[in-house]
Amino acid sequence: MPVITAARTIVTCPGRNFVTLKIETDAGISGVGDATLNGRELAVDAYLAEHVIPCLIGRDAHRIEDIWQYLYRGAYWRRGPVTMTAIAAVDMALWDIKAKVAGLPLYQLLGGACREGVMVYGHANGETVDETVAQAADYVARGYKAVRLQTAVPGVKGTYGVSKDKMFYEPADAALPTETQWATEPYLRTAPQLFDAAREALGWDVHLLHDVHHRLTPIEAGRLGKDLEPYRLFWMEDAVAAENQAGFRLIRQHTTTPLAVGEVFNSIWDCKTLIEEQLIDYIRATVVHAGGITHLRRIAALADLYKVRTGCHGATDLSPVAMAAALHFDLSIPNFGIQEYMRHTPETDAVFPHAYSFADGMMHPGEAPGLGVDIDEDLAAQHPYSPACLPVARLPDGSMTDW
Ligand code: GCO
Ligand code: MG
Repeated sequence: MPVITAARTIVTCPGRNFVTLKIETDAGISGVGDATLNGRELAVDAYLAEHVIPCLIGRDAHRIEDIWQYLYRGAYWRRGPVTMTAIAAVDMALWDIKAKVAGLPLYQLLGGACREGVMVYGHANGETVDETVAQAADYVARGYKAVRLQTAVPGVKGTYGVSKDKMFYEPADAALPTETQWATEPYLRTAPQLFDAAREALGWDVHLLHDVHHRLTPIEAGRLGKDLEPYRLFWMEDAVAAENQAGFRLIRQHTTTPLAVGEVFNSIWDCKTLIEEQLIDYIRATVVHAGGITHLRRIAALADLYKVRTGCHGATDLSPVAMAAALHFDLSIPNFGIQEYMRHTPETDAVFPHAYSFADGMMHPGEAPGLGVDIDEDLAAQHPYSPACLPVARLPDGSMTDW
């Protein structure tokens, strides 16, 4: 058995902040796990360093489930993004070690490939409908089979999902939260115009997606879903803030537009009602924020019972380590739906050399043993941590709303 001899976190900012856990064993084999929680990186770093790493030393690295249970039950303070991201990092690193010991790419240990590749969606955004549609056409030309479209709402400063840098959207853009605006009524008018123009220009052979980013009330979301029905979206994401899972009942009563939610979920308990009552079509919980591969497989297994498919979060604040873990997971589960893929910058890719690849709208984790991703610590050290927060949003009258 490989015994855990050391573990440490590496905080680096090759264009944006990432926290990576590295676990070492007496077998000379090490594993990596992503511990990045956007805008709250140092909280997870401290949680790992102060409360988790000391408990790992001397343990059998192969006992992944037992260590998961130890960290989850042992904390007493269950769930929450900081705790579950820390547990996820340990879990990923242990799966990396186990697969390296076996000499196999991780997906083989998870049951082997269920499909040839993983369909991904890219992000198109623009200041105008035409600009967004042109961006989407560019993705289609690059081979993407699915594209998410976000366009600026006229008169609203800093609409979610729209950025100057088209290739590498990065909302965590300042040391203190940037103030953006939100206005629901003009948004509800603009979104259907966007998808009308997109279908007109792109046709019907490409999957179109849209992220509402928790901005609506359930009845507003029902209205938007209805208005978007003619354009046959692949999904409408995060239509409402999902603390109240029952809110989705109302949306479901009003629209057949498929619904996706879950990027901020960190436990199966956040998904339970939504899945069991078939209130959603895609669950977006992700390996790094929902307790690692061990816990995400449990969520996927529950979802499979109810014909809910996965659509893991894959924004750039998830490091290439999480991306690799997601791809192994996606390849190996029966009820995979789609994977989000925002390309990392070349600086990030250089710090995290990886075996995964993209071709014809599909990704594959590669055949390297383990996760197939590593961190170049010398290069990481050249990019020191730089504080960056996610924005906040205010309504036209100045009151706070959900970003
Ligand atoms: C998405 C997400 C991101 C988040 C970001 C927050 O669907 O990709 O909504 O854009 O805002 O990951 O950390
Ligand atoms: Mg989202």
